[in-house]
This record gives sequence, structure tokens and C-alpha cells, in this order.
Amino acid sequence: MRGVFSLAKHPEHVLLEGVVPFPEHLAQLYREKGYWRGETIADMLFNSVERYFDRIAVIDGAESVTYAQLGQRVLSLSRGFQELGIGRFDRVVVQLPNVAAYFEVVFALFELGAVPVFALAAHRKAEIEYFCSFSEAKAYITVDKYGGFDYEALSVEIKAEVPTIENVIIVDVSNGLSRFSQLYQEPRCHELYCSPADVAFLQLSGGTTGKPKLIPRTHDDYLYTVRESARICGLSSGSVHLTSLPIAHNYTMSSPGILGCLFAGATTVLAHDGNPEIAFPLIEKHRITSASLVPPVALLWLNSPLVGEFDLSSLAVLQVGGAKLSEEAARRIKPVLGCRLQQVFGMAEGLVNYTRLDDEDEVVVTKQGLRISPDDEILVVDDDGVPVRNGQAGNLLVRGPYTIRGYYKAPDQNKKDFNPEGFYRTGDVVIQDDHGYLTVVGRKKDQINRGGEKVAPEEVENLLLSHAYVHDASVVGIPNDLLGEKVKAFVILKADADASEVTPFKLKKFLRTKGIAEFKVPDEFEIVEKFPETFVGKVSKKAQRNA
Ligand code: OOB
Repeated sequence: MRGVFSLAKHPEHVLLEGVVPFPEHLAQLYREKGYWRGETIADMLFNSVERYFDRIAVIDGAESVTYAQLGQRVLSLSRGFQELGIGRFDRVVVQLPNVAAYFEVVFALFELGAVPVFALAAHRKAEIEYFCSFSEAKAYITVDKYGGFDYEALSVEIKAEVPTIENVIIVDVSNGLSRFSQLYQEPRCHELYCSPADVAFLQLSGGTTGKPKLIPRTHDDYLYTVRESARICGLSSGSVHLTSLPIAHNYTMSSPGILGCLFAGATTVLAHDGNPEIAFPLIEKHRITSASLVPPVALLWLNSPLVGEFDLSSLAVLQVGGAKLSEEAARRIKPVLGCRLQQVFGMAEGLVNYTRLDDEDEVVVTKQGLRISPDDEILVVDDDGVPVRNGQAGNLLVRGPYTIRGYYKAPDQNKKDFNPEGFYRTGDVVIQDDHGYLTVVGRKKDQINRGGEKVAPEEVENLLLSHAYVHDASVVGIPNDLLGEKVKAFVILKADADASEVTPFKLKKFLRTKGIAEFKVPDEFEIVEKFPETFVGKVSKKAQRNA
């Protein structure tokens, strides 16, 4: 299947409604500097297919897929999608676990210029329905059953309730892909259906508001981070990378993630879970050279009795990010696991920082990293917006060649989350050193980081408020040794509440019936008479966190 490229040119760029574009003079600058290369994500894949033809792109259990096979399947599946009427700019909500079919589905959509909306396997009805209706999705792609959950049953409800959904596509992971494989057609060439400046997909924000915000990333801006991440993380065609975090998360996609691996000609080994019992045998078997984890999973690796039982000697780099890794844990990585640590501090909105592979150990264990691009403009400011000196803590704002200028269809929210000069207010509190390295020291946004999984308190509070006996609710993150933070809900009951109906068990059950991801369901509840207040009369979440 060599020579899959057609000779056509990309079509003219069209701005998707609801997307805030980069200012033209900066777009031009980013092109001149070679950051934006005029290539789509599908072009990137087919370049790699040509270069790394017979090498293994993905390993999923007993299944190994070469670059050539992947390219072939993407082209044939994209024709099937096309026959269903899916094309440029059509939004398609994709909810798949860590399976090889994810690569085919997502690249077949990229090939057509369709716009995947990346849901997590953990999302449930309330979230999926919202993503489908808010993005006016034309299709929803998921699995039949997985991890004990019936996604197919969910898809029937979604199809019935969201009028824009024309097609539900089920990847049959339980019975060997049969219904899904009917979509495969005779492949053609790789065609150019979209422009590199177009929006490539919508990623989900960690969230601070009642509903997750959608993040529009372009082919041009995303591929810049992919290429640079692959370089900074030392990926080559000999690399074998373990992917155990949720596959559609920004970290897993591009830091350096599955796209970084595909760009470099490396092999991605998929795991459904990062626990040592699953990950260590895979490292030994496939001679895995790098892996990306969140801090709680890194702690499980560090404390695992299996460390001496498996040959982990191939593992050269362990990346840890998504939440703050304690310095104490960071210092143990090299002596215990025998590999180098690379800290990753990133966000789906754009900016990603890495410690570099040749940094001194002291830097690697104490800092969360240095920005990818010399043109990432970092501002660290006090609460009045005045820049603080290096070495002092302040609010992190950023603007640059791969940081969005606004959320999708969210003009009011954008006024809050972006300053008038287009800087994104990350909500993180950091200290910058004289070399530009950042240490994350806190957070100003109302968000809980439960071991890398982000929970917007407002979303959970709103659901609790819909309970007949709940007068008021306040949800906060409380310190936890393993996860960093756990979710705790303080609840004030209505005067007529039946106490037997509002036990933690029943409140959890109530939230689950509302259809939200399990990681958002509070770990703890406390029924209180009133909430502590700040001196201006607002709920003092700080006092609740430290209660
Ligand atoms: C990654 O992306 P998101 O969008 O799920 O979450 C971003 C937020 C950051 O604003 C920060 O609050 C927190 O997660 N965070 C960290 C961190 N990495 C992310 N806080 C402290 N230390 C770190 N190392 O989480 C993400 C995206 C791309 C690469 C890596 C992580």
C-alpha cells in the first residue's frame, strides 16, 4: 500500500462556527517559524505509514497492527464512514476504551475532516448526552460492553434523545468486531478533505463549571506539540511506549502519547489499566522503553511487591503528570524502578511543560518542567494581574502557538477564562525559575484533581441540588495520600428531610442514577447545619477543605 497519497492540495481553510481563531499575524508568524507546517493529522499518519511500513504501530493484547495495516484499515473505514454521510466538520462523539480500534476510528474521522469529540470511557449518560447535543453530533461511536458497563444500551437512549444523531456505531469488543467491520470498504488513496488550519477535534476541559467545556484544537497547532513532544521525550522508531491512561485524554494523545509514537514510528502497547499486575508483565514481554502515568499509579508502581519479580530493565523513561507528583515520590523513581523520571505539566487547552531528559536529577524531582516552545508566552502574575518576580508564586497565564484562544461556543465563559490579550488563565499557581522551569504550588480554579481526573465541583453540586431533600451542597477536594485529593460533599438538608434517605450510600446511588462518571461521585459526604463563610459571606471552601 505504498504511494497512498493523492496529489491534490488541501482545500481552503474554513472556520468552524463557535471557534475563536488565532490572530492572523500570529498564525503567519507560527507558520514562518515552522511550527505550523501545513499538514493534517491524517497526513502525518500516512507519512509514517510510508516510512515505517512493516513496523508495529499498536499492540493490544494478542493483536499487533503494523503501520501498513493501520493505514489500510483507516482508509477502508473512512469510506464506510463516508457512505454513512460523515464528512468535513461533522462532529462525532467517540467513546472508546484503550483498544486498537480507537486508532482506526479516530484516524478514519481525521481522514475525512470530521471532528471527533473525545469522551472518556468513564463518562455516563448525562455527560454523553450533553456532548452529543452541545456539539450537535451526527454520530456516536462506542463499544458494546466494557468494564461491566453496557454502552450499547446507553447508545440506544442517546439516539432516542439527541435528534442530531443519525448513526450509532458500535465497536463490538466482546464478539470480535463483527458489526463494526461491515463498515470497512475497499480502500482508496489518502485524500485531502480538510485544511491543516481547520479544527481537528474537540477535547474536553477538566472543567470548573456546571458542564465541561469543549476545546477546539487545529491540525497545525496539535501536530506542532506532537512533533516536539516526540523529540523532547526521545521517541524513535525503536521506542515501545505503554499507554494505560484513558486513551482520549490529551496527555495520552499527544504528550507524547499515541500521536507522538505514530509520528516517530514507535510502537504503542495498550493496557486497560496501569496497575503493576498488568503493566509489569507487559514491560517485560514487549521490552517497553517508556510509559506515561498519573501520580497515584506511579505510587502503586513504587510500592509494588512485584518490582523485583519482573524484568523492567528496558524501561528508560517514566513520565508522570496530570497532577502534582510529590518530591518524595519523585526521588524514589530512579532508585526503585531504575529509570529516568520525566515530569509533565500540561493542559488540554494547550501549554505542556516537560522536564528534559538531560536535566540534572535535582531539577527533575523538584520542577514540573519547561514549556515546549520558545514562543509559549508565560505570565506569572499576582491577583491584580501584576507580574511577580521569578521565584515568587503567582497565577499562570499563557498564550502561544498551540494554546487555544477560546472554548467552543462559549463566548461568556471565554471572557472569564481568557484575558483581553488572549492569554488563557490556567487557574494554576506556579513558581517560575530563572530558566523558565515551573513548579506547581497550588490552584485558584474551583476544580478537584483526583489523581489526575478533574472534577468540577459545580457540576456535582448542581446534581445534588436536584435531590428532593437537599437544601444546599458544597463540593471540595480534601487531601489524600494516594490520590492527592478526594472528592467530599458537604450537604445541608431541607427541614422536612427524611434522614434515612440521605445516607452517603443513598446519595451516591442517587448521583449514579443521574448518569455521571464514577470518579465524580464524592468519596465522602458530611451533613452539616451550615457552611463556613468568608468575611464577604461566600461559602469558604478553603475552610471546608481543611476541616
Ligand atoms: C492534563 O490535562 P487536563 O486538561 O486534564 O488538566 C490540566 C490541569 C492543569 O491546569 C493542572 O491544574 C493539572 O491539570 N496538572 C498538574 C500537572 N499536570 C496537570 N498539576 C500539577 N502537576 C502536574 N504535573 O492533565 C495534562 C495534559 C497534557 C499533558 C499532561 C497532563
